[in-house]
Amino acid sequence: MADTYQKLQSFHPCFGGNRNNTGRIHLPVSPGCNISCKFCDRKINDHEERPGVTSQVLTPLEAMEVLEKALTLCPEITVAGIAGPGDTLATDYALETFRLIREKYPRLIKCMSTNGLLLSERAEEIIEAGVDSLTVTVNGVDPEIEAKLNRLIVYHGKVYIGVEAAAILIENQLKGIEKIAAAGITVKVNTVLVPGINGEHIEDIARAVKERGAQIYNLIPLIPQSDLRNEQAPVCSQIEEARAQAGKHIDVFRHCQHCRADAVGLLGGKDYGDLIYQRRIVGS
Ligand code: CLF
Ligand code: SF4
Repeated sequence: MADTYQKLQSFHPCFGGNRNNTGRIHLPVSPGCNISCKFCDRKINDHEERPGVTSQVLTPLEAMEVLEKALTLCPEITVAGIAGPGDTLATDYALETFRLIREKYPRLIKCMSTNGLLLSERAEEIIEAGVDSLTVTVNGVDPEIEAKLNRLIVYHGKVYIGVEAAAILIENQLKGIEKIAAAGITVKVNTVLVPGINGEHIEDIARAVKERGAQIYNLIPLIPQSDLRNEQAPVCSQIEEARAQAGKHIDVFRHCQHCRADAVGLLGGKDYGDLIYQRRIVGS
């Protein structure tokens, strides 16, 4: 049975757990993606601290070796997460890895992050793999707005663009959230906050995802890059205002660290990635 929101609020650092004694590891087993966010810039490197970056991509079996090492170095790790560097449902590697973790480390919280395009049709597999907490990135619930943030989706072998793509994505995200939440898995929604595009739309997103069963909400400030390199990143007052709008409808998580896809350790604390992935320390 999936962990309840109440339990995650004690043991999961991104769902309200104490960030001083609960940590997470990200296992970068999911290389490919099936949508094309206009701000995405996936990279293999050792130094950038942001989502979509990893020092390497692992196979599920390699991920189990890394996990064993990480738990020895940092016993505070309570969560094994998979957050890329691409989408966790675009390939089967994430679900395969969660099944291995379920067998070997039944007490670890299994945390999955997805763009949600395939969430509805793969919900049963996610439930069966024993995922405890799921994050869906929902950047808009209005296709006109979402289309400004996403170039295209590749869905059942066909490419869709613009508003048509956005409408399919949003429908699948919301249906998927509903199915996953109904199975007792705690759902968090992340939104990349782009003030000039979805800044006035946050309350609508928060309301819609809460109605479908999401329990906690997190805003990720835009890093201006790729096609959105000329958009303004939000300033602190804009982030606070957006949190206030969302907070009218849903719990808000305020301590996001914009983790790499291979982050290891406590949020905001020492990252063990240099020891585990042999990352080169910047400047050395
Ligand atoms: Fe990782 Fe994300 Fe799970 Fe946390 S991170 S998959 S929910 S275990 Fe957390 Fe990092 Fe922010 Fe993500 S601080 S980027 S919200
Ligand atoms: Fe990049 Fe993630 Fe968007 Fe895929 S879902 S394009 S990996 S930001």
